[in-house]
Amino acid sequence: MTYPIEKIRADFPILNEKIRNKPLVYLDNAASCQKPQVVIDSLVNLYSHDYANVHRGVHTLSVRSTDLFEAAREKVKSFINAKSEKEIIFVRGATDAVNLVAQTYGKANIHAGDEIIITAMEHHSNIVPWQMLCEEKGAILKVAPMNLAGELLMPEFEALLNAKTKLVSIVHMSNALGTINPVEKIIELAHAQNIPVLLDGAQAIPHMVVDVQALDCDFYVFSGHKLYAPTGVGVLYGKQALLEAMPPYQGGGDMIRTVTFEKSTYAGLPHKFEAGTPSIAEVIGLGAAIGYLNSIGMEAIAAHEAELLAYATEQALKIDGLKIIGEAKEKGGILSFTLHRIHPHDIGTMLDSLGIAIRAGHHCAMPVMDFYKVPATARASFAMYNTKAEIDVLMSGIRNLIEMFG
Ligand code: C6P
Repeated sequence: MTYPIEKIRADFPILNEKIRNKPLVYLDNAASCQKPQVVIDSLVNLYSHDYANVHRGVHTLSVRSTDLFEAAREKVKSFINAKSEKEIIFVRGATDAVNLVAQTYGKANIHAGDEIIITAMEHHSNIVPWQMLCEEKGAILKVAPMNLAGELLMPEFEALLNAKTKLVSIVHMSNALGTINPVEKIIELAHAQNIPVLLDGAQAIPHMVVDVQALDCDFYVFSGHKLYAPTGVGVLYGKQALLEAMPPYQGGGDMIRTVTFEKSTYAGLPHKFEAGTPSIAEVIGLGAAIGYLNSIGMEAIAAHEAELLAYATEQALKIDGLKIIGEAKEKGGILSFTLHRIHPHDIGTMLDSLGIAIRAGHHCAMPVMDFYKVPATARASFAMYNTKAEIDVLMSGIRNLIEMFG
């Protein structure tokens, strides 16, 4: 079946916007992607017809909201093939999920002298929570190195694993480089030494089939807003036995079974980790986004984006002075680059004047910038609705820029 690109584009109303009188070319999807009409409608319908707080009321609207909210959990469960909906914890985003694991699993299981392994290509949200924990506990953060292509050095990673390692926390797909890490092998090596593995799936989840049972990862985290869903919602997947053994994260309503002034007892999974009124509409919007993605198929999306990346890479390599940052063999739809003598912020600003949205900066991955000895990169990142014609617009914009700057 041919990829229904025209239909998909028509499903995203924002793609009709004109930016500075030019058709929008939205290539900042790794930062946050746009929303299809079904997701927008799910919010409008909820607030127009079904909205109330969840898990609290016996009245009709509360029951409707709760049913929609829990149906979204079921959709997430199927989407990542978790065993049980108890393993799906709704949080604010990937950052919140990593902090949850650091503050609960980490506080309970990581002690002075223990080691946590991350990689050289992590986003700050998979570095800082572990640094904070290590500082508090006297534990040690170990960083598995990468090569200049942006590929993890597997022998060096393996050599870091030892009896003191209490957790491996690794990005599935790098936001700054596009590298897709060999997570199956990483998990196999870690599990051979009984070390649990957290995968930061913030970038991977919109671009590929993720099956947490096949991967056998212990935790998987992602954000809704990069998966065509609203902001303010994300998911922590954890194996049930691990989540059950973990102490709660925050205290408050919904996460308790009983409360007296002397002592409280906690609700079971998943509510134990969902204190307070959750992001009701956003969770329901996430359910709608997953329904939409399923209707297209993640394999089809992955194939389309692989074609876009191959085309963009081929075109970029023809431009003199353009240097691609991140050339791993296994790569998702991200093209990070520098242009000789032109600062990435100037690239971003100039491209914006042509209606092209890219991100310029350190991408919340400062250690990656240090590694490549650049202050920042320009980054075009692709989504299910992008086209080769848009990549042509980007490339011609870059050529114009080079001409302008001489
Ligand atoms: N990266 C980017 O432009 P939050 O902010 O919690 O939704 O996601 C954090 C996060 C975690 N891991 C990876 C690999 C990520 O790419 C991100 C978010 C965005 O690259 C915003 S900095």
